[in-house]
This record gives sequence, structure tokens and C-alpha cells, in this order.
Amino acid sequence: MTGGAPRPAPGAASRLGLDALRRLPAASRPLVRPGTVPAGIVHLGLGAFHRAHQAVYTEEAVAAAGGDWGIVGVAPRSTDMVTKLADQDCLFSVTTASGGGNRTRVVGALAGVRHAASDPAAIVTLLADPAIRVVTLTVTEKAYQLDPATGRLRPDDAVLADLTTDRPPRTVPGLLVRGLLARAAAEAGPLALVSCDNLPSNGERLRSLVEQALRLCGGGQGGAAGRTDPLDGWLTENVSFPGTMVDRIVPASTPRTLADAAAALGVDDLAAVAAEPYRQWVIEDRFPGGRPAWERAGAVLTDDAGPWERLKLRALNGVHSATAYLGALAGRETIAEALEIPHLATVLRRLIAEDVASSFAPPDGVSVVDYGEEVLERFANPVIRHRTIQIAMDGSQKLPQRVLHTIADLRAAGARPRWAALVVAAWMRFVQGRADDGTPLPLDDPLADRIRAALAAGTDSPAGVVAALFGLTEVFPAELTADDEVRELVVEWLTALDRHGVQKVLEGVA
Ligand code: CS2
Repeated sequence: MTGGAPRPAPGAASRLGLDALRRLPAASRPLVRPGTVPAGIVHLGLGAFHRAHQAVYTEEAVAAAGGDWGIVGVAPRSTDMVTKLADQDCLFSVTTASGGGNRTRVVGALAGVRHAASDPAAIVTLLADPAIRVVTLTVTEKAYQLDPATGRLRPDDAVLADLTTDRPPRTVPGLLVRGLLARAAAEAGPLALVSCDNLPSNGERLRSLVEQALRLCGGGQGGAAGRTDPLDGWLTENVSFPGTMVDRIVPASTPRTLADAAAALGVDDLAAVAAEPYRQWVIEDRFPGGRPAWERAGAVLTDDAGPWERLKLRALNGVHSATAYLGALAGRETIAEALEIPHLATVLRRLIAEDVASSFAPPDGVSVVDYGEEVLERFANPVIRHRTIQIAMDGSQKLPQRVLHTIADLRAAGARPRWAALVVAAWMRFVQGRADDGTPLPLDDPLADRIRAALAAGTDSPAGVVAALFGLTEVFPAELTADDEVRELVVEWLTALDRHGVQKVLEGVA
């Protein structure tokens, strides 16, 4: 602990929890009395993003308008966060960090925490509980096990076993489907299933995942398409899948995050997160069992989140991935440091103005270029140490909605996706595993084996690498790989990156 933080009295708790609340600085206390709000929401995925986003919105909504909307947080796999939160009576803090200083507040939104892998039956029971009327998810793109390009379910062995045998479910699709089957059997009432992951049309993707998974566990012959839906129409009548756009930059917590939280709170918080001040949540208002008054916390409830979602995926996440790949190749550790590479910001502005802005119709009254400027300002926040390597991971799951959709829409309009093709080339150089100075780069991706095998089977030339990686049909759709203009652009950029490295390439084009 550092600074003039309040210190626990001798013998008092040194760890965040109910006992420590009284001693917290008044501005750091939760907005609701922890433990007093009955559960109405199950959230799958207890990562930093959930804690700094939906949990904060929900606590503020309940503080403003009431309602039984406590959140039961479920960690699908790792026990780490469940243990830490359980030891802290489900309390954690969010430090809002900007150049203007930090503010740390404890959030009391969690009504409980559970570990799915050690007690899957408890999660199934919870999903069938009539008190639960909303299920939200932040499980990252790969947990959906959908082909990023087509949305087709590609179940791995674990998902298949969850869907086709009686074993306790271990995967997200397995937990959802078993939970829904139990809920239908218990006639426990309607439910909204809300994806808060950065997937394209995330509501529809989640619906499609559930429908494909249900067909796999249903009877009948042949592949998933030939099987019957064991819920026989119950899903359509009872479950909604609102689309959402979620936004807040929340890097993985570090020892520094925990030290800052301890300094502000006077007790240790092992579940602390730090986030930028900015946050946004656009939600399609389809909640058959009700919902918290999230609008009281600043969320926008709408009929169609699609334009917001495209705006965010392309002009924020696409630009984030561009900065992450180019920055990592140039040896920069964080996004803010990458933005200091001479000319990178200029190239990102051109990506936004020339490619992203002409690829889709933004929400009414929104200028993509202005939105992009704000995004670049947010990325430059030096207090938020968001590592390029963290954003670079799982590229195969991210590229389609962040970059390839921009390319497809530009091509459909007969335009040349010059800058978006640079992002694809940067990813292709990144997955080859070496930065411009030869430092090894990690390939952390669910398709890592497929990517490595494709590269090993191809030739080393830029055209060979592009051909090999375009062969990943779960990522690159046929229309795109058959488009010679796109292919040539990517090969040109990759050739330039291979020969000259990121810094010289940016210098040459800016
Ligand atoms: C980032 C996102 O990790 C990533 O790939 O692009 O987590 C990004 O920080 C959030 O979507 C911002 O809302």
C-alpha cells in the first residue's frame, strides 16, 4: 500500500469484504447494500470487462430504480476469480483511470459467484430458476465455437460430449442448452439471453448457437440440420436474444492495478480492475421477463443495435486490432505506446475515414470520423496500460467482424479497401511469430495449430503466406479469397512489411 490511504485499525480486516465496508472512504462505498439485492441475473464470464461494465451499469440501475437484479457471476472454467471474490463477500473495486487522476469505487452488484466446472449442476439449476430472468455473457468470441466467417457451429469434442451425452456440461454451449432444457421442463418463465461479446450481430449469433446446439442434442438422423428441436417451439415463445453493443477499455489487471486499489481503499482487493472513464452500452429492448433500469445508468435502449455494433466493431475494435498488430510488430508494449510510432495515427485516421466510414451506414447523427477521433484519444490514455499482445490474441476470431466485413462491404460497393488490407497483412505477419527486430511473438489463438500447419505447408513468399492463410475458410470467406484485387493488396502490404518493417512502411505511405 502507498500514499495517504486509510489503514485498517490493528486487528481489522486487511482484505476487502463486508467487514471492511465501514472503513472505506465514503466515495468508494458501493451504491447498494451488498448482499441485500436478490439475484435476477446470471452472468457467464467473470473477467475484468464484466466487472467494469455490466456490473457497474446494473449496480447504478438498481441504486436508481430498485429491482431484484443482483448478479450471480459464473466463471465457466478458472476458479481463480471465484475464489478471490468469494473471499471478499463478492465485492470488488473499479478504478477509473485518466490523466486527471484515479477514482476507486467498490461495486456491490454481485449477489453470488459460482464455478461452473466444479458444480455444473448448480448452474443448470440456476438457469432454470424463475427468479433469474436475464442471462448475460462475456465469454469471448471463441467460447461460442462458431465459425467466425459463417456463424456455423463447429463443436469441439467437449461441446459435442456436452450436447450428445448425459455428462455434466463443461462448455458454454453445453451449460446454456442444458439450462434451457431444464427451464422449459420447470416452466420457469421467460428469459433474455444477452451476448455482451464483440461478435457481429451478437444477439442473432447467440440465438443461432443455441438453436444449432439444441438440434445437436435433439433426436433424428443425419447432421445437426436433420435433427429435431427438443424444445419444440418453447424457445421462440419464451427466450429473447437482444443484440448489444458494449464498450469500455478494461485491460487485464496487473499488480499495479491491485496496488492502486489498495492505496485508495486501505484494504487489499484481489479482484480489482482499472478502466477508462468512457463507457457505453446500447441494448435492444427485448426482455420478456423484465430488466434492470439500465437507462438510469446511461445505457441506450433501442430497437436495433446493429448500426452501433458495426460502428464499434469496425471503428474501435478494428482500429484496436490494427494498432495491436502493427504496434507488436514494431516492438511496442502498449496501445498508447504504439500510437507514438511516427505516422501510425495518420494511417489509422485514413483507415477510419477512407475505409471504415464508407463501409456501412452509421447510427443517425453519428459521424464515423468524429467517433474515430474520440477512439484514438481513448487509445492514447497513457494510464490505461493495454498490452498490444492482449488485443492481438484470438485474431482468427476477431478479424472477420473487425476488418473483413469492412473489406466485403467496400468491395460490394466497388471500392478499394486499401487500409483494411494493411490490417490483414499485419495479422499475417504477426502470426508468423517474429517482430520486426526478430523478437518472438506469441500466437495465442484457438486456431493456432491450423494457422501453423497452413504456414508450414505453404511457401515463405508473401504470396505463399497469403495463399496459405486464405485457406482458413472458417476465417476468410470464399468471395474474399477469390477477389484478386483484395489478394493483391494484402500481398503488396505483406511484401512491404516483410522487407521494410512497420516503421518504414508507415513513413512511406503517410
Ligand atoms: C479489444 C477489446 O481485446 C480486444 O480485442 O479490442 O477488448 C476492447 O478493448 C473493448 O471491446 C472496448 O470496448
